[in-house]
Amino acid sequence: MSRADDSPWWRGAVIYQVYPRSFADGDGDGIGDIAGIRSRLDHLCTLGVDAIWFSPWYPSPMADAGYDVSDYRDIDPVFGTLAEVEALIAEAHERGIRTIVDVVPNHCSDAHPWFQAALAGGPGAPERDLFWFRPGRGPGGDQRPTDWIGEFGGETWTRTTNPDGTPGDWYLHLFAPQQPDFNWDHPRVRAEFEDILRFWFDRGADGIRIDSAGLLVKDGTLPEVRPDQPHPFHDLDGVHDVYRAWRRIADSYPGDRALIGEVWLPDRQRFANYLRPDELHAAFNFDFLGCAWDAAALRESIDGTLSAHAPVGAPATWVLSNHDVTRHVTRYGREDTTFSFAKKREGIFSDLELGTTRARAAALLSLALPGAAYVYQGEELGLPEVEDIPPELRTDPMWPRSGYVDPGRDGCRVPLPWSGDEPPFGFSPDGAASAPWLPQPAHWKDRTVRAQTGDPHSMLELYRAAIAIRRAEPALGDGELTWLPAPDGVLAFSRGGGFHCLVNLSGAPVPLPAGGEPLLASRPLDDDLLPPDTAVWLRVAEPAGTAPV
Ligand code: TEU
Repeated sequence: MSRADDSPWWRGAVIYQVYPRSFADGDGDGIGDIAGIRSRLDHLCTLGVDAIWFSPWYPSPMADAGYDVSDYRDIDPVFGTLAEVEALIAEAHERGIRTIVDVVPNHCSDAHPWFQAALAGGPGAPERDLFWFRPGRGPGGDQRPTDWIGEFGGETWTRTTNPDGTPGDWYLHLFAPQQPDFNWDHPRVRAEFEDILRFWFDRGADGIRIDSAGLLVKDGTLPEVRPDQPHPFHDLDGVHDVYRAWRRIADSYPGDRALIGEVWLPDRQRFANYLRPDELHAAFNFDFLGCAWDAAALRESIDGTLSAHAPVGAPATWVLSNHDVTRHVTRYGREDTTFSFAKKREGIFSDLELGTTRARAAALLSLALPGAAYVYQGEELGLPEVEDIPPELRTDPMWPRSGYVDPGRDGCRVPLPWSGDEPPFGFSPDGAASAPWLPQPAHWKDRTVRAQTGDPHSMLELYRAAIAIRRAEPALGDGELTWLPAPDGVLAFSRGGGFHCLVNLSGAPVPLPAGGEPLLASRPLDDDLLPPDTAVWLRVAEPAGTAPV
């Protein structure tokens, strides 16, 4: 939440990600739904979040858990109805919580009517221009048009069969074959998504999370990927015209509607280009998410983030987990605490007690940094990655697409535990007809919302206390940061108003600065010592005459 009166909400909000399939199941089919979310809004109120980002809930064959959309203006029956979503948006607003819907513009489902028409229409059908249909290379067109490797790994072209049964053109899919890429050079594609934005803004959505935001525009000459040449589909300049048009639409609505980009881009300057004042309001800071649990690395990531955002005037965002990445309780308990899609995802030892301790400290760090903070569902419960999902229950296309090397993302998508001593842990109503769509570990009986509520040492009560202080503290959210002198391995900064945050990553206890009054610590302080892997928020008397930040 922003502190200055005129600072819009998206500059400093705490935003909670709901992955609808795994949040709460209202009808007992073992799959989360809108009714389940509506029944749990009080949890989000009590947590104190400012906004909720909903992962896709649209009609979909669910080849990629709903990121393969067949109708952008409706709700898949497994989740509920459009009327229920409109009621959910209204009920969230009644509680002072804004809503962000997830739009997937890079591709749709192969069940989408446009793609079906392109297939049925055969070569020359006008709908084929809405996608990337190309003849194959070589004799008979039997070779893919390019050798591009997909985002999940694997090939990026699938050959079609012509209506007369002969081998046809190929179509592009940067993800799974069930996710044909739109041709963003086509004016009809641009017009369609501008209308989709209006559809959701008209229904009260306060924001749009833009999936795969850096991939929309491709080099139509289809060059191969070369290290010394511009990438043919990552971060092409043409994408910015799209977001300038979208920003004009967002700005035409009252209530500070926000555009939030999923931009996986290591080049910070190129990343900041998406955040210019006439483009997106914010983007996920994956640089920070993937950073090692190391003081120097985190300091560099924070400084790099803030210096890249300053010239464009956009707020930074701080995110530790989401529905695509290994949960950070598990990451931070490993020898290698970094995250990247290229790294082995499972079967690496993790000291979960250490990971949990560090995750508690990371929560106070990310909630104290300047900008907006994201909380992925289950993060507030200290959930670890589930690494023993039976192969036959795994659903993520990333697994087969990677040649069964990457086990996929199901491990961070296991249905939440709410109450009780055994699965479904209140995820589904009593007497539910079906078990949760992914198995919940038995030890989650100690991690349910109910088990943690009222326990002053629980992750849940830490998040509740931290977000409550953050809401009340004028210096937190949007604003400035000033680094303070600190011993090696310790991050120490002021946010103004006498608010200091210290994080000890040194591996040994360090003395707390004199004169600070602890507001909140990620674990008990040892008299005047800050234990290793611990963060503390302090109130420090401001020297006389210090102007508030
Ligand atoms: O993820 C996008 C994504 O994973 C790619 O952008 C890739 O990670 C990146 O380019 C790394 O190089 C989004 C959704 O979050 C994910 O759940 C979907 O599976 C994917 O898009 C396809 O819609």
